[in-house]
Amino acid sequence: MFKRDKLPDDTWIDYDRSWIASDAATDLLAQLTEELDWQERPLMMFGKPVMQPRLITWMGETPYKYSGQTLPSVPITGILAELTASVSEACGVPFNHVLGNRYRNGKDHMGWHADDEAQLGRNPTIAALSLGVRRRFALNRNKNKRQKRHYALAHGSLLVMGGACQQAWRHAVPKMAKVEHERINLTFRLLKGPPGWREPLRDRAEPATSIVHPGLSEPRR
Ligand SMILES: O=C(O)CCC(=O)C(=O)O
Ligand SMILES: [Mn+2]
Repeated sequence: MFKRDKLPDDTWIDYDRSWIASDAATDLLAQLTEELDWQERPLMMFGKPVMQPRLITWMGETPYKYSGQTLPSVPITGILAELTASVSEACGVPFNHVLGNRYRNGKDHMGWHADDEAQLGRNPTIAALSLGVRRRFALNRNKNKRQKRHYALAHGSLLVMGGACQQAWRHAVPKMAKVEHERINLTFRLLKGPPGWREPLRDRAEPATSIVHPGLSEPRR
């Protein structure tokens, strides 16, 4: 069951701490580790290639460009096709891209960023399924960095970012020196067009929308 947290600046986070039951999540983690094509890939940082501090994999009909790299189109098949269908249904969004991040231990991490590429359109809904060891998912508000939120993302949990989250907040998965075990996170996105695509101007001016998920519980006050 999703619980909704409303954040300042028309942002919401839905979180279901046991979207997949623990035993099934453990089987899924083993299957994804084994079956997917995990790669160590460079990112462009200040014009130079730097290895990403985690492994990645992806599937999506449309190429996705972020942080100076373009992930080419790969058809969504097998277990990721099944998961994309279930997560799309849970969120009421027809996701067409899955990005997997594999944090081998607490040294692997993801720096502060927003998923604000033009290809995602304005106010995208982005869902993240977590498997494996708990890691901290941190958010801070652009207007005031002292305003923070964090979630200890549980094995089998589904977190959904929505509203103006990608415009008004940044998120990160910081290093946790003591963590020895792996975590896999799958993020589901709806790419509206290829790299270079931009939302028509009239749509860009719309306010943040609030999508009501099937099965959503009453918002927390
Ligand atoms: O691993 C996570 O929980 C976050 C992943 C993420 O932010 C991304 O893929 O853009
Ligand atoms: Mn992100």
